[in-house]
Amino acid sequence: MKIIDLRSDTVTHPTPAMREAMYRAEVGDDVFGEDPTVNRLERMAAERMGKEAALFVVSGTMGNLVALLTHCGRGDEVILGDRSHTFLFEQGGMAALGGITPRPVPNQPDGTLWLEDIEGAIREDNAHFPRTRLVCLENTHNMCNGTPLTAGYTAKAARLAYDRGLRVHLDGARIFNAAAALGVDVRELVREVDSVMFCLSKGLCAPVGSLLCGSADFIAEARRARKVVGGGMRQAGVLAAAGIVALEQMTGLLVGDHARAKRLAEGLEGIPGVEVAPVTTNILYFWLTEEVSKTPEEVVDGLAERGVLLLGRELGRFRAVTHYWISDEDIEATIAAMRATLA
Ligand code: TLP
Repeated sequence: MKIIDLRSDTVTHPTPAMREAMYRAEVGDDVFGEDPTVNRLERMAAERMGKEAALFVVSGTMGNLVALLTHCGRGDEVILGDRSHTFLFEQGGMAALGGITPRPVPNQPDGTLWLEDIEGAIREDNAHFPRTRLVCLENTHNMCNGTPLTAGYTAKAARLAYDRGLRVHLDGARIFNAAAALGVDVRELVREVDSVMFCLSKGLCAPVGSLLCGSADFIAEARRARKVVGGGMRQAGVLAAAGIVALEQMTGLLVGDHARAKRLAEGLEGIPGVEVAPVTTNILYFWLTEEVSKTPEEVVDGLAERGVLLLGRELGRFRAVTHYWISDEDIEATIAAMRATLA
């Protein structure tokens, strides 16, 4: 039975072109700065983001942690969304490893933070308080229906932060999905932030890796932080080679993933008992109405028996994520599997 894996875009395997590039990659010791393929990927990433420099890291989680360790010192505070990946799903690494306090404010359904909420969370200079140092945004917003943040919103939030002497980091794990959905160059979405992390190993299909981008001084410091968390890699060019293919060949294909997510939403909406959240990128959330007698677990299991994998999430929400290895036929098969499971 063919497995249609919609659990995440992290399940993507490298493309044949990536495997070929990995096989042929020139390598060196990257801790000595001598891996030509890593150096090339870092230059390409900085250029694509319109930043001075970039750093290749193992994962999105490491990229966000390294960014926070670089922007903040022990005792500093970070304003971020209460539905953000960094707050919910990174083990509180900023506090556990960096002595940094998270200050969550509500994420709105479109993934934004209200400017008044950011403003209200900024601490005064007072010996009782930690020092607010950083604002973190997420684009696209994973838990808020994969919604993209616009350049206009990002600029407003960033200017508010800068006016108050703060810095801004963007978790842009899926920033190329945001650019594809909004029809803008990715640079416009990251122009106003000090640092941005984006992932190669989600919709872009590379097997491993993310990039942290920012000013040359920031990245020089971030390189130290990456080393202390054990992220100094050696002949990492074999991984970077796949990342170069990801940047050269994969970003233009994301619009297709978004169209397939929309088609899946349409198909699921047509099934009695299924309600679907608005879809703008490759992440689709849906839930079941009371007329459905099956539990979420029974639905996930019923779909798995029919070869369709997706995640049942908190509050009875399900998540399906489209990606390069999901075809138009897979979408139709998923809709049919859902009909059969709920019948
Ligand atoms: N997200 C994963 C899971 O961890 C939930 C997924 O399947 O969506 N920022 C954002 C917005 C993310 O969605 C993720 C991964 C990360 C950071 C972390 O990236 P990795 O998994 O490379 O550490």
